[in-house]
Amino acid sequence: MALLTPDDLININKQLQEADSAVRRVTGLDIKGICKALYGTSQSSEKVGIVPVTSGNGIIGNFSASLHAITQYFGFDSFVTDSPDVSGYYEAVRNGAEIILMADDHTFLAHNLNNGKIANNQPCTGMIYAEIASRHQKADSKDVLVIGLGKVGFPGAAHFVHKGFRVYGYDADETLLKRTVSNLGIIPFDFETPKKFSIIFEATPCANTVPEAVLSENCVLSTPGIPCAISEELQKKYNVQLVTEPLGIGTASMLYSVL
Ligand code: NAI
Ligand code: 0TF
Repeated sequence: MALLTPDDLININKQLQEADSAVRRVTGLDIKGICKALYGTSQSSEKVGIVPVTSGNGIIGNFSASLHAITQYFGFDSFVTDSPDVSGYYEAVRNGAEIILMADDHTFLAHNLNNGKIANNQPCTGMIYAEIASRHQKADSKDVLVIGLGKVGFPGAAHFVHKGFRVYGYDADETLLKRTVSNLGIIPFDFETPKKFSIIFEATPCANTVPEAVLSENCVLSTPGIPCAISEELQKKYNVQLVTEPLGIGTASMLYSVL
């Protein structure tokens, strides 16, 4: 898994507010509204315990503090434990946490202790970014392009398929692409055959993965991928409606999925 850096999370509140505005422009709903529509759940001030985890590459500066800011932004009552790891988990439960948020280098989970529901960040992120893109109010067709079919991209592509979109998919890993084409019944995208899209979803750890040839004017690019999939120059040239943010949208999706 590509790990976040403290720099990715600078000014998380501002990043989240900007992303919320972009989501509203594209869909007419805010991130909360998208979550409610996606999962059919509502929050009622559940208490969230955020537990720092030191294993593997260890604590990421700004990670727990950002989760604190994000949970508060979405109206949850949240706290970060003083201790990390198992001691932190014990502290969170003893202090009344109903939902635990914690991440090591491989898994970022939300666990609702009241109802037993558990969520993983990668599928929840894929689903919500796909849901946002699928609600593009100015889409000119049901064709979508998905670039990157890994742990975030695959569930995103599956969500589009489930919603009845015609999904064109691409991944740099040919074996994975073939397997996904066969598993989901999507169309392998050939960059040599020009086609423009009004809905694009990207989930790779690489920059500039979305070439000019696929962009249509005012298209939506919904991308959790870090770094950003498109240059500022192309974004301006095609007035691309960019939905991207490093942690908050995916975390909101996790939390609403376990309510
Ligand atoms: P992954 O490693 O499971 O999947 C990435 C996929 O992208 C792989 O299948 C790989 O073959 C493909 N790929 C790499 N370079 C490519 C290229 N140039 N063109 C097409 N495909 C390419 O990673 P995962 O977990 O799916 O994460 C994807 C990205 O999303 C990462 O940057 C990760 O940091 C980010 N992420 C962001 C979140 C957020 O909240 N914004 C949440 C979770 C992940
Ligand atoms: O960096 C990541 C994921 C996060 C997905 C959301 N964008 N790419 N995971 C590692 C998190 C490690 C956190 C650390 N153990 C801590 O500070 O608790």
